[in-house]
Amino acid sequence: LALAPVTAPPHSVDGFVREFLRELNTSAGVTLSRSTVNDQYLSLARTVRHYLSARWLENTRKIRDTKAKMVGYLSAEFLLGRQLGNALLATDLEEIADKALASCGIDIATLRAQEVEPGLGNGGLGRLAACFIDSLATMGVPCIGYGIRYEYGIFRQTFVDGQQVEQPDTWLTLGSPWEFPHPEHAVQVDFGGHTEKYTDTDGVERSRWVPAWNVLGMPFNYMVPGYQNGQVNTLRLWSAQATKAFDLSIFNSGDYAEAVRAQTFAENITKVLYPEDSTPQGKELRLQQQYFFVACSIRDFLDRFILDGDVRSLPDRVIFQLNDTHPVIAVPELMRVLVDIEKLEWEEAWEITKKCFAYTCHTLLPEALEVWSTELLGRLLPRHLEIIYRINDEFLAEVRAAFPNDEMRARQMSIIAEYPERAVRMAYLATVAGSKVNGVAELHSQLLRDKVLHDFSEYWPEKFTNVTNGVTPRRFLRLANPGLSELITETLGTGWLTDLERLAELEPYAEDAEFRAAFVRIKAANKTRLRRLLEARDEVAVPDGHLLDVMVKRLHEYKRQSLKLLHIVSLYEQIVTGKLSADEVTPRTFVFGAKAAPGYRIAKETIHLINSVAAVVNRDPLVKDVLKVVFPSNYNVTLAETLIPAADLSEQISLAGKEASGTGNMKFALNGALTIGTDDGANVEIRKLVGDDHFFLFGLSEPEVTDLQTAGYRSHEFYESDPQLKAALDLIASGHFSGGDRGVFEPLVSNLLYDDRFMALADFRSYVDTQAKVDAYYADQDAWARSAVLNVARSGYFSSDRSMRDYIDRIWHTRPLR
Ligand code: 26M
Repeated sequence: LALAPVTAPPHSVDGFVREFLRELNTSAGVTLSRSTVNDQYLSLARTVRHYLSARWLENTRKIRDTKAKMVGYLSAEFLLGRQLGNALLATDLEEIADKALASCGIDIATLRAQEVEPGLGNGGLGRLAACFIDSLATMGVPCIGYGIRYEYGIFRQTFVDGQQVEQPDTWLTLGSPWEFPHPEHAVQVDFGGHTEKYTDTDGVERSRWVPAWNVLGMPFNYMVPGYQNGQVNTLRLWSAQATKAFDLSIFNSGDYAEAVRAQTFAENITKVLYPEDSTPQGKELRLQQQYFFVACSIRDFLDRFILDGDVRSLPDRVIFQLNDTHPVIAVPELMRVLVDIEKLEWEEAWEITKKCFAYTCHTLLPEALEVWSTELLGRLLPRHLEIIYRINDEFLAEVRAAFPNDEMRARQMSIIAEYPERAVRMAYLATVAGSKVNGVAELHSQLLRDKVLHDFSEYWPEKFTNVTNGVTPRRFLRLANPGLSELITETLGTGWLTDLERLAELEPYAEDAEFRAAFVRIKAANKTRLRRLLEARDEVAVPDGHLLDVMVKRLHEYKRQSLKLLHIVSLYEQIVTGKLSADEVTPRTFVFGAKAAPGYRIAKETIHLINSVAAVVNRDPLVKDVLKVVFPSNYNVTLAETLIPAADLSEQISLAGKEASGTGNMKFALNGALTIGTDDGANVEIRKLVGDDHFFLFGLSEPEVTDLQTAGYRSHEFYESDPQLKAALDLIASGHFSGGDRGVFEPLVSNLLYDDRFMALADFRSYVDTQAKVDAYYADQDAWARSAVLNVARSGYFSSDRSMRDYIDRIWHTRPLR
């Protein structure tokens, strides 16, 4: 059937209005005059969608026809942020939509504010995935993102008496105009049961999986539009549903209630995002989530793109990038499909599998490395455990052959850990199977080679590589900071947004007083925008004329929000005791944004302390003009987009050697904030590029941390030898921030005094001294503005477009379409 190609509506105000009104009438089923804001938002979203659909279908067809090699980005998280603004930008419809809605008497800003962001991720790892698929679409590289459509994303954070209380994130309730369900592409996923040996018709001994239960994977497609290039890639997120088998049991058992319970059980798999971002708990449902989305994705790729059924061509058609270890169960799954279903020989299947995967590691914390007990894995996925054992046996045989009489080494490298229980080390499985293993910043990749995966990098030196993270300048510069973007375009012309290294051409303008003045005006306007938002959103007042000092990231001990707090408490303590006069300190507003994992006690207590310090400091007339602490609840991508462009100072203060990369650090620098930071993660590269004179470095270096650890770190020695530190900690311990109750923050104080795993006390002196330099430098507004401009000019490297080029060159070897 020769169908007329779908065409986009006309790119005009009239065309847009017509399309919008039609959506209101036919999809929402209302007239303009009776429509709600939500009706209007949904119709606007669907209208914008129409401009993308034709290109999307065309793109998918072209990939299939040309058999182009694709990236399959496997990630348990995609922290997308709001879609509307990005879709309007990608289609170049911002002005048209503005005018079209105005002609209907609607302010588009109200509709934009109506969108609930899809928070399908915890933090850096999930946001990175979203930046990467944006860049690939913009570069025209064929990619399909595969992940999970959680019914509830990252929890909504509220504060009750200063303490975090989690509320469910009901992002789907008002409608989800950006997704396309595809029931016809649903996939069955099996679980449980046992395996049995049998002799195949060809006389070969094989293993067969006899699963006990199954669920259905329902795909939901999302368009991933490139920036004004007519390319639209796909993000495919899977939702779990009960299969017919579940429905049948209603009739068979006669126990209706039990049958419905079983249905709920199946649908639980994609019910909720686990809100932990570093401490895997080995929870069965989490493993079910991981296998569920990965099994769906592999089946889907084979069905959709390997149309001739020749699985041997798979390595020419796809590279599956494993975003951390969460999707690593895909390795034995592909082996199972190739060996058990496609009946390939083990050796050939293994050669194919190795070529199809590459692994990105995102951590350095040993407790964050995922392991699954063989008890659990064997119960849920018995065939996969068998496959993992065989992969391990063959791998260890190789190691023993290469290093005879070195049983220690073989044991250390085993994919199977024996203590404290028999368990599969997912990072090792990924390293053995992957064609490449990469860290996410230079320092991180070096530490992976030297420490976390040392034996493996010795065995396969060429397997290890680095790709420094990046962020999409479309969302985090163009959309978040339209003022600065316009100034850049006025200065450089167009083109820089997809060629971000061109920001270097701004360098000479750092010396241009007029340009600096324009930059300062934009920063001030961004602060005003933030002030208005926080007033409306959180009923907090941000004073005018303050240095805006921002620390936004997940709450974790290694990121050291406690060190930031010690700085604030110390300033406060010195002013109220008269050691420091209020007019000696640069007026500052400290902004925090952070969610704590619900089960992470110390992190939650730190949130309580930040709020308690804020309450006391903000009320004290002695410091009222110079110190203000603001902690808006529920930090998310949407808030980041207003917060980051307003910031003067970016806090990147993790203990050296603990933050794999950081990506917030890049977003701040790109928007002209100066960084105070340790020599950690991508800070190292930011400092190298922007220059020491425009970056505030402090703290121990990674080798110094290691030495101090080896020598024996006793934090209370730092407490005892530094009166300023002692006074700050004593003030917290005294109950000053807890209505006189010394018990409330005792665990936090003790933790710092007697454990302090992340050496906050060791870095305190260096930190506060460096903050004093920040104060002094800020006093010279002109010098500060110059440094800020240079931060922008020198941050082009941190575009995720560059990260994608590095992945393509070093790992994927794919090409853009056309
Ligand atoms: C694991 C098990 C159960 C539930 C959740 C998890 C889990 C989820 C997310 C564990 C780790 C997760 O993310 C880790 C992460 O976000 N790492 C960050 O990755 C960024 C992108 O590379 C880096 O910039 C950060 O430095 C790194 O901390």
